[in-house]
Amino acid sequence: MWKIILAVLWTSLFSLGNTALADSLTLHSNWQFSKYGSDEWLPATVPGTVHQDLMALGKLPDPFYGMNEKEIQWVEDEDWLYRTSFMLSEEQLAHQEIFLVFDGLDTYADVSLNGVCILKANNMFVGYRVPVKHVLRSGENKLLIRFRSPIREAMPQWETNGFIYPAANDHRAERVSIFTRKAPYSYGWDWGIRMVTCGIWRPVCLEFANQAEIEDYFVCQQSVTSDRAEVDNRLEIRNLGNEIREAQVKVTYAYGQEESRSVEQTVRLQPGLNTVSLPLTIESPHLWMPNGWGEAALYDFRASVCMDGETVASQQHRIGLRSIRVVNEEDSLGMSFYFEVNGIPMFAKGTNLIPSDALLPRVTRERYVRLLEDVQAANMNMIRVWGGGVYEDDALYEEADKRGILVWQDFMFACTPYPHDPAFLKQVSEEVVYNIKRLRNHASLAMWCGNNEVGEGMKYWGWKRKYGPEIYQQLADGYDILFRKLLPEKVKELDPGRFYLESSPYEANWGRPESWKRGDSHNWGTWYGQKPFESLDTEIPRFMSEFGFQSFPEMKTIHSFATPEDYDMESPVMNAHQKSSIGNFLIKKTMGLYYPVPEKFEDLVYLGLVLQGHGMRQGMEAHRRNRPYCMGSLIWQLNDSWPVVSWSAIDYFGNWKALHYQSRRAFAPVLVDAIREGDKLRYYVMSDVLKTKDVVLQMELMNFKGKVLRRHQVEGKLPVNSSVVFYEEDWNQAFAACDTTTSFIHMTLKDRHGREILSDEVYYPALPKSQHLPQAKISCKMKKKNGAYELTLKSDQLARDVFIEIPVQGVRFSDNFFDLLPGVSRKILVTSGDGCALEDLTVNIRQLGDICSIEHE
Ligand code: BMA
Repeated sequence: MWKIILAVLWTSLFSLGNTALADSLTLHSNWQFSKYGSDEWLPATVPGTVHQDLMALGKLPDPFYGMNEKEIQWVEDEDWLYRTSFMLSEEQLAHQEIFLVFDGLDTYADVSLNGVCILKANNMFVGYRVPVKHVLRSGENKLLIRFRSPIREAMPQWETNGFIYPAANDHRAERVSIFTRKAPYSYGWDWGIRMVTCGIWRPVCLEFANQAEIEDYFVCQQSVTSDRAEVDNRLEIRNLGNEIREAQVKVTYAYGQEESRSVEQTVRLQPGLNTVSLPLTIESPHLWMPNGWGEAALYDFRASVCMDGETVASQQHRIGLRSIRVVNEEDSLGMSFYFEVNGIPMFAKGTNLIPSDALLPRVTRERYVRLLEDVQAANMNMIRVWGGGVYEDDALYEEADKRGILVWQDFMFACTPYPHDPAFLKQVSEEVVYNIKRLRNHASLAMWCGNNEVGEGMKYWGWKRKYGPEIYQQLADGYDILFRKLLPEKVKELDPGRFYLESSPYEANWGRPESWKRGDSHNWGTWYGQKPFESLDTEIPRFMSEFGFQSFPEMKTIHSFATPEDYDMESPVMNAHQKSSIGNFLIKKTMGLYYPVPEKFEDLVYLGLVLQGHGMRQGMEAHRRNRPYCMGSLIWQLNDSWPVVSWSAIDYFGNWKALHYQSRRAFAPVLVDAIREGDKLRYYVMSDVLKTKDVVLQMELMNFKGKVLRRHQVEGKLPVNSSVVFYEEDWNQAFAACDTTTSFIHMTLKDRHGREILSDEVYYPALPKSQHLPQAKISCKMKKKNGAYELTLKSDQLARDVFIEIPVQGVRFSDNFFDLLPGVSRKILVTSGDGCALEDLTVNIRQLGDICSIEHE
């Protein structure tokens, strides 16, 4: 009976809410834009940017194509006007208050409504909510925004500053980026096109309110265990009237289809802002678990305010109940750095995220969903939202919540010191408050970090020498005020309990091995240090928050911006898409350590992808092997903001590079991995699973033709949330009487009873360049299946790094860049990226030795 009443109450609450709550009116139509000073008004899209509008009209070429980047730079020096008009009825106007809400304005925007200036915006990272009832009228209303050029806006500061800030990634001589609270990467980066745009980049609407509104609803998790969750519902409620009003504040919460529960309080609301707290306890909660450990359970929480029997305001959140502790403590080995989730130490497997587009409004929910699916599919449990981009859209955090992906959130400061004048600090303070409040309810939000590499820069990037003691002191003062005072104080005040790290890396620098013992590290030894990938086996930090190696994107992506005449690493077009000055040199140099370096551009591109995948995998495995000393491995970088040569694992069009497939393998819940350590060949089993079982490791020494030279197996227990040497043998004995250039070990770890294969891997005793790889004949049969294709591949001999290349953007493969063992057939499912049926496919297959012909069924 009770159940039925509750269910009815729940529905009526929602329907009540829908009818009686503050309405809103989206303002996304009838927009026009104009270059300031011209009389020409043209159609505009909102949300959007001026670059998108100019491109849509053919007034700008595609900035990603060829060398068009140069052709679009003039836009940043202009001011741009945006205008629209909208109708309001008397009834709408009769609301007690009406707010004009911008979720994001990029960046310097003077907003006037019906001729009255109502807002002067100056920070891309904040949303604005302006009470505008007093300037609205029934009938037509006119909204006009002037976006002032960020360059010209900041130029006076640049001219009078007295010194030039480092800001080395800002690709214009006048490096004004640091004066502006605008996405750093848009000024250029070592993987980024410069596109300093402006516009209404996030949604805009009018909100109508009566009597009261909930300005903020924070579900503060005070303590969470599997026995009990103590939650404080903290509400900021604005009484819009002039009198004290009595109200019923209610919080209802439910998990899935389970019965909902609620707590309620009667409060007296003073005119203006009121804070209300509604604590509640949930016994035996469903815990939110990271990817790989179980369900990322989410509850529906809803707060509502009721006056005179009518619901006047409500807000809801999806809440994952969990505890996350960052253990960053002195210990006998240095200083730890790891995440403990629901009391269990978690090895962080993940990646660094940059903005997915140079033009942010193009990043739709669908693109976030796909990216987070890709993260989850690669067995990752963490992403770091890196400090040179943006505080991402809500969609990213919602998708991370659903998938059990922890988010390491940087504040948006990267690779340079920043000013600290009062006006700048005020902007930062508003931005920090806004974003902490916006993001703090997300279960995925694991920690805050002050900045990317500004701390490292202050210590090691030669600024003391470059600037002299006086200016350096100014920079250091600014650093202290921002990252040691303002930011941590705001986190403490608004998001108590969430960990704050001043800067990433903690104190490490890849050139100073001593520092790897403390906190998180960025290891750029294999890039700037030009070290071989083997260095990753020994340079083990407590937590690797960045390490990376570049590759070109695959040919179909190169084809999106270049013609065959440009197919040369050093052609002007290719160089316009390679922003790292040492990039091409290093790709070739490192390639030469492991492979014969091919002449042909297409072969270099393929081999570069293979190289990046294997090299990075070496690091991921080394980090996992060395747990619990090392407790995390985050790749630099997950994605791209345009088609470019970069450190990414997934290109601009969503194509997985070899690296992402290798991450999926290296981060598998259970992985068997062999490595030579001195005279020994050690078989490690790395496991993130929380339950043990009896397992068998089978090892087959084979030659490339498929002949088994030796087979043996050992039994044991599957390690729990740890890495162990499962078995070891003498290296010479393991390969006795066999040619190491033509043989390998095939390892399978199986569940002893269920015959479930937990891990299936190979170990090669020789580097590819000294192997005698056959030109294997690969047969490929294709079968069309409900708009997808099933390919069956089989090879007579060993084929390494088989790449199935299909010239359709975004196409998905169940696997790719894999080794095909002699005589073993593999089925690969190919689906379209957009859910549509695939048309006839052209398939090209590359392998280290050969490119095979295709047989159609
Ligand atoms: C890292 C990042 C970025 C940069 C990358 C490659 O440290 O934080 O600033 O793109 O290096 O140089």
